[in-house]
Amino acid sequence: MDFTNFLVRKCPPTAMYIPNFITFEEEERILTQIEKTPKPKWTQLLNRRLINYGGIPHPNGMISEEIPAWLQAYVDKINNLGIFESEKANHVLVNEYLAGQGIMPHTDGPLFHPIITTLSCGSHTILEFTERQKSGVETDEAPTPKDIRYKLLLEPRSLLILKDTLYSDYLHAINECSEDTLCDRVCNFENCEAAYKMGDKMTRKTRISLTIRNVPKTSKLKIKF
Ligand SMILES: O=C(O)CCC(=O)C(=O)O
Repeated sequence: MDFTNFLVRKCPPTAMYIPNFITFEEEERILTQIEKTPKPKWTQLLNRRLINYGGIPHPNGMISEEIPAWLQAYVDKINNLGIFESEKANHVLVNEYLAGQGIMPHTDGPLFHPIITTLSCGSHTILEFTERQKSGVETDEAPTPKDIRYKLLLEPRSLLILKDTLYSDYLHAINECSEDTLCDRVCNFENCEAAYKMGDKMTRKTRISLTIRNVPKTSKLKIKF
């Protein structure tokens, strides 16, 4: 697949942004499936809740679990893009953010192959990038507005592919707010589905994100009798 049209040119390499990667109907189907997920499958955090599909990544190897067929269809769609090279995505992290919720600045760590893909459903959000401290120390503090170097507007139904320097040398975060004001630090206006103006205000709704990745180290469950 030729990604030239999807490359975000105004930020360090590499972000690729594909608007309308899925249809409205597919988005609805995903939201309906997620809504039906029994409560015990969710992990509730302070500022969001999440579900792991495919297993729980672990330094000793992820014990692989089958991804449900309705979700595997989207994993296959992403694998068919060929972006994981010889690898295949085998893990999906579902995050649910209510309006006003977000995620602190972080990198995804060594358990994952350093290419991530994120499908957004239900609402837009703004992903913010701050430079990583050279000391490697990550803070638990929300970035101050002046620390934020780049922003990406993630529209519902879009797919973001993140790798290389933007993935490894920057922390990514989602600010805890219920309304976003568009500014010139948003790098992907020209890749977006809709046309926006500087200063536009966008109200957040509940957003479900599917982060689809490859966990290189997996192990089979050994049962001793
Ligand atoms: O929801 C998103 O778009 C980002 C999720 C994320 O960064 C993570 O789960 O590590």
